[in-house]
Amino acid sequence: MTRVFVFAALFFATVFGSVALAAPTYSITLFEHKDFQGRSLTTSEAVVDLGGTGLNDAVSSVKVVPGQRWLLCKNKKFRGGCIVVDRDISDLAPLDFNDRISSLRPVD
Ligand SMILES: [Ca+2]
Repeated sequence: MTRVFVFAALFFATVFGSVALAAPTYSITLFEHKDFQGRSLTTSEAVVDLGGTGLNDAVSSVKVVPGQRWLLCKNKKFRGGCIVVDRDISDLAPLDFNDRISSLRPVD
């Protein structure tokens, strides 16, 4: 019984370990104000519409995991003009994206 359990544990560790290596965990944190202040929202997945999160057209800074790239768009469903960010942005105003983001997704 114990042997079966150990085998199963190794099997799942191998399978899911491989999946984890193949697909890095994306993560981005959105902030209501510049300099990473105010309300925040962290997501590891695409957000088709920020409506209902309290941060639609309100994001002013973002923190991105080093090495990852995220597409930020002015309209929902990744439309309306987008930028790709690959680092923390303490103030989106110079990029003309302050209080304008409505959708986002990771970029492979
Ligand atoms: Ca804001």
